[in-house]
Amino acid sequence: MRATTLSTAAAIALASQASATTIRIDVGQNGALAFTPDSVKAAVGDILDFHFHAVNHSVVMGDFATPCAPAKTGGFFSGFMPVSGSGEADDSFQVTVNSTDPIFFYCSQNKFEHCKSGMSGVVNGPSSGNTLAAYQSAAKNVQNASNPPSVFGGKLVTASSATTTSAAAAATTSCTTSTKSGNGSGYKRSDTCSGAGSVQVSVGIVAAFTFGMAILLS
Ligand SMILES: [Cu+2]
Repeated sequence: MRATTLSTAAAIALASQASATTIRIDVGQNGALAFTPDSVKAAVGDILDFHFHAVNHSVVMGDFATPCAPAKTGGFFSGFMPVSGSGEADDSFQVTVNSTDPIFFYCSQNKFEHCKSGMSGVVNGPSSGNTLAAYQSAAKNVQNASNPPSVFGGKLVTASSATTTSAAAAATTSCTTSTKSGNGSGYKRSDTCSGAGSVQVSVGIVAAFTFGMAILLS
């Protein structure tokens, strides 16, 4: 009985996250002065998850009218994320989308003129008019990019936390699709979710698993 109650609470907690999508955007991947992808569609509640590669990039929300400068209201700034060697920074920067209006963003690194060189992107950009291409074209005339004085508008998430997030998402999917077995990382599970009050969960674990599983088994 106790186990059933805890499992129900866990299933509800996980289901509440089901609607939000985490959208990974790589920053400076393979040495390119670019965001990959640089144009994404997102719904309110989705999470932009910026992953930073060498050498030293940032992401700043801007306004279409003033390329390479911070947004006049609201916005976000990751701070600079130096990476020595290859690989990516320990932290990613996560921003929750709170509007479906276009969100322009750019890198404020002035060494080698990242924004001026086209290192910018857009969320929910229009197909004509104020497009990313138009923003990048106007950015070529900007002498120096600028950024806010401090990190704000999102949160820095360590690699281990990011793993936890994806684990919880996987558990949610398993629940809603009823059955899932073997995902390549060595665990199996078979869930049945039939309404908030009557949840049956059976779990078999081969490998160590995090957060979501820990709740289900507590
Ligand atoms: Cu950059």
